[in-house]
Amino acid sequence: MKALIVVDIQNDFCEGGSLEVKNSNEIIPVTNKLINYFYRNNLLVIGTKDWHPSNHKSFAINSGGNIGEIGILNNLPQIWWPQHCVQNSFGSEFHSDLIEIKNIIYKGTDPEIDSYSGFFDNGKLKKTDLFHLLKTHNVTELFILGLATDYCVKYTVLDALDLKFKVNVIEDACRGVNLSSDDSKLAFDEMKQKGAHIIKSEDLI
Ligand code: VGL
Ligand code: ZN
Repeated sequence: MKALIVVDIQNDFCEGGSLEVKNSNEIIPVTNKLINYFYRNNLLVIGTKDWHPSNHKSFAINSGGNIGEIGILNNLPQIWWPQHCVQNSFGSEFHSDLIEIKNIIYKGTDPEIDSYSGFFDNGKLKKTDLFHLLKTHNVTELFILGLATDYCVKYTVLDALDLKFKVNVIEDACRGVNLSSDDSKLAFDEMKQKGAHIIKSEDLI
């Protein structure tokens, strides 16, 4: 079984959001085409949501750091982010142009630790329901896209590889934060080097 994993296409990461990813809205039409393709072929579609309580300590305002600087959270290096994807806020909703996704995996709910991957928190202390959901559906191959290439897409892909899935990353359906201008390129290089297949949507649809 194949599954499409749509990572964090939420208002706060889209254009005009509090942690806006440049040109992020460009990926919505191609993402919708891919979702339709997976639905038409009776394949699994899963969306992840960054889902923070308002007191989440990755937020600069809750940790006394400056946005974009690096501190320490739960003994791990942590970038201080603007407040984003607060549970049940408008910013946490999927972009309204995105086709409906029924299977949703929530991450980043523990205020004490950040969670970039859809599978585990950044300390790998706790897992989400994603692995179980994939196993229940006998999924062996993943197609991953979304926001942001250099954070949640990358860490979801690396964990999926560790968990022995065949992983395809749909390059034209990803956009990155790029705190440094080549972060997305470095992320694609690392995902490829660790065994992910970097593909284009046109290879599939
Ligand atoms: C993300 C930064 C903070 C992401 C989530 O979805 O890539 N990035 N939280
Ligand atoms: Zn977050």
